[in-house]
Parts: sequence; structure tokens; C-alpha cells
Amino acid sequence: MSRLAICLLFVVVACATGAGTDHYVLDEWVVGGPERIPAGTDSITVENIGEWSHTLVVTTEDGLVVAASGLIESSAAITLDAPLAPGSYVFSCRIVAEDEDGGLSDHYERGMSHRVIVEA
Ligand SMILES: [Cu+2]
Repeated sequence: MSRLAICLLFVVVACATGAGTDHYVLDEWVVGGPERIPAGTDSITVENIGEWSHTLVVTTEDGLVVAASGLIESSAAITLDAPLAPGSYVFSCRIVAEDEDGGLSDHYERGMSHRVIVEA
């Protein structure tokens, strides 16, 4: 069985201050982790506990990409630079992969989206 993963990767490099780190997990079909994190967070750890590869893309509520990982393989963990100003963000996986039946499996549509508030 083959699966074609089509992944849009966005990398935003920005100056970072502060030293906060928070932990998020990716699994089929969920993004798990804190719903509120303090301002000053400049990086997050992301662990893929699922069987499929995933990504983590951080966007504003308006859809502006703030940070994005590359492909995170099953059982892998990364640290993602994500200097987040106070506000509301969406942490999501944006992989669209071909499924066993030749259809498309959109991870975001399947539920891999998580709203995170960065508190002032
Ligand atoms: Cu995914």
C-alpha cells in the first residue's frame, strides 16, 4: 500500500525572545496540548505519537502562518520556534494524503486542529 503525502511547508523565521516551551502531541486525528499558554513562549515541542506522519502549522485566526514544522515522522519529536504574541492561534496539521481507496485524506478536515490562546 502506498500513500502519497502532499505537504505544504512554511517556515517563518523570526527573532525570538523569552524562553518558554510547551508540549503538544499529534495523533490520528487530533492535536493535543495546552489550550492556554503564557506570553513569552518562543518555542514548543511537538511529538508525533500517531502511526502516520504529521505536521504542525501555527496560524493566526485569520490564517496567517506564524510557524510550521516539516514532516514529523511517527514517534519523532521536534522543537519548533514559534514566537507567539498574545492572541488566538490555530495549531493544525495540513497534510493531505492519498488514502487506500485513492481518495484524499485531509488531516485538518479529519480533526487535527486545536485552538490555543496566548495570554498577555
Ligand atoms: Cu496529520
